[in-house]
Amino acid sequence: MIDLTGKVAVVFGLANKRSIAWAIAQKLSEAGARLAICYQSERLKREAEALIPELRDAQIFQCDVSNDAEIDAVFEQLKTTYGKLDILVHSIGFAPADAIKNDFLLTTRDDFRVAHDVSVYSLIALARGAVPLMTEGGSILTLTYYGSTKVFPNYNVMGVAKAALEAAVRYLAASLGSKNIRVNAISAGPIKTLAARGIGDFSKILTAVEERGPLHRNVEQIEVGNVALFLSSPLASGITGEITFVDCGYNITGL
Ligand code: NAD
Ligand code: 0WE
Repeated sequence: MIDLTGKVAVVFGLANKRSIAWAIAQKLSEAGARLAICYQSERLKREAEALIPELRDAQIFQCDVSNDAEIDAVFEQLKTTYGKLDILVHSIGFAPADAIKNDFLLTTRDDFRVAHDVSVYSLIALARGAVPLMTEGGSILTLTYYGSTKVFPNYNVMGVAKAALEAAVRYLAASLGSKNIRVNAISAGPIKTLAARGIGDFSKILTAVEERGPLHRNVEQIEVGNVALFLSSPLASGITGEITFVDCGYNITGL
């Protein structure tokens, strides 16, 4: 059994109960960690408020990661509330809708900027905010997708951003290793969350995993939560800078 009693974890990216962030928060909480859950905006506050009573020792905080002042403010609040931090989970990705609908060739400068700002730069900014609080070492975890490496229709600029995110994981791991802070990513298989809603061929992607993936089924949020718990725990003390697939094996499939 993994015991995170006495540990403090902050999870960014809770939108609703289908969010991967929610499954991770549940697993970290079950293991005994105190949870700080961050939601993006006023619009999502009610959802966060409704969910956290399910956790034993959790509080919610608001933070739009495209805003430096909000990032500074949330780490000030975390410092006041907890005094330290052990685990940070970054479960955030966004590109403007047009960019994942239109031909990749038509990606605008601004859509490229927003996708990379919210989906990649935010990991660096949050890591920088967390480091002064991770006085006993720590674990930083982000979520990526196989579209970083292989082309999926419509994933477009998000694929480019995920490639950059995976590189950022390696550079952060090298930067923070001497402080005993590990930085890793989980590459999750496709899951029907808010971020997958309205995406044209999403059910086609799910069907491909069922038909051609080794396990002939799709992965569930809670399976991502289990691996997140492992990577955040002392059991993974020797793992950093790594991308771990939790995709029912789909990434090994050739045809
Ligand atoms: P989700 O919509 O539940 O979570 C995405 C979160 O990003 C939301 O909570 C949203 O509020 C947050 N966010 C977006 N812009 C933000 C901003 N400016 N400031 C703060 N928060 C912001 O969907 P999800 O599927 O749980 O996505 C979580 C992560 O998992 C993302 O990085 C996504 O790319 C990744 N991922 C998802 C899948 C999938 O198929 N669902 C597969 C692999 C990886
Ligand atoms: O990373 C993601 C989701 C990324 C995402 C989704 C949206 C939808 C709504 C980023 N930005 C937005 N912006 C919006 O306005 N995934 C891994 C899930 C996902 O998204 C896809 C996928 C998969 C898988 C898009 C196209 C093809 C496959």
